[in-house]
Amino acid sequence: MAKLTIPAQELMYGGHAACPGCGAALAMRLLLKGLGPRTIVSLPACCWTVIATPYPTTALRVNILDNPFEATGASISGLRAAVDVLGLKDVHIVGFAGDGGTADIGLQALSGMLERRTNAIYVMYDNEAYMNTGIQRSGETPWGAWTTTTPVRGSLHGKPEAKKDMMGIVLAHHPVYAATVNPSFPEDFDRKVERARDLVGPRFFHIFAPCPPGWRFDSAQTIALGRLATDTGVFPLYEVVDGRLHITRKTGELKPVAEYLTAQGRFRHLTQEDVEQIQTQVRTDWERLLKREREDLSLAH
Ligand SMILES: Cc1ncc(C[n+]2csc(CCOP(=O)(O)OP(=O)(O)O)c2C)c(N)n1
Ligand code: SF4
Ligand SMILES: [Mg+2]
Repeated sequence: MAKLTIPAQELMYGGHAACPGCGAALAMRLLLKGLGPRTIVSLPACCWTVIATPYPTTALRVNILDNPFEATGASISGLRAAVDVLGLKDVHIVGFAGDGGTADIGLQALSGMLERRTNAIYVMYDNEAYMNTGIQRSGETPWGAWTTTTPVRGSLHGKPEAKKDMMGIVLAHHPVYAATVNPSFPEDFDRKVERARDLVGPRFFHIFAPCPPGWRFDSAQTIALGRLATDTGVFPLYEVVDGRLHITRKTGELKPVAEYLTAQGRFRHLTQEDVEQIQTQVRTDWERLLKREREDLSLAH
């Protein structure tokens, strides 16, 4: 049965610099609740460096290292080596990077960290664009979405490419643990963080992080939108432990993807045909996930 409480400890100060309704801010808060105070967070250039460290303030009650945009994977490998040399025990090393810093410019450093089997947690908070610099498209921006570099004008119709499958890329490196989490489901989020916390080796989280100004929705709707993302199948919740996949939220029939898309201005230009195309893709991906879960379960027996 799902755990119904999350830890009371707060390792994030109020009054930080995030926009109202920022999913990425909620993600950090929940992550640190599960990991506790003996955590070092390495941040590349992204919204979170602005949220956390406008000089001379800090938003976190844990140590922070600011690293170059492309270097999060390398920086947490270095941090782990340093902590081990110093003989420090029970320290959690976390790289907390955006989708641009992970799926695009930081991909090689992440791959190296996973290949070296670095004992650390890498987090990609996914707001599906380069938000800190003005809503430019990233490899994680979904097909058809408006951004400032994928405009809607004349024959231009939002992003022409598909979203990059980061979980697939990470799983090809065989991490000890990888999971998708969504701040709209805090008990599921916390359970996965606590599970990952107690493992040794490379671990990865893909966090759904709604961004009201970038996605063009009312900041009071962040939690509701996040629930829709999972319950339509756009952002399924699952974890992979030692290569075995387990879906952690199933609600029977998926809700129509149109409910999720019409709630956001970045998809306002999509035609009925576009929505049907996205619906077909979401259903296909969901069926594939169910099949993988069935196959992994049969291997376990
Ligand atoms: C090498 C380098 N190139 C570009 C930049 C400028 N830059 C800073 S943050 C950022 C966007 C980060 O996007 P993402 O990783 O998705 O995080 P988000 O801002 O969305 O939280 C860019 C392009 C930089 N700091 N360093
Ligand atoms: S721009 Fe988006 S991701 Fe960045 S702080 Fe604001 S809500 Fe959060
Ligand atoms: Mg981003």
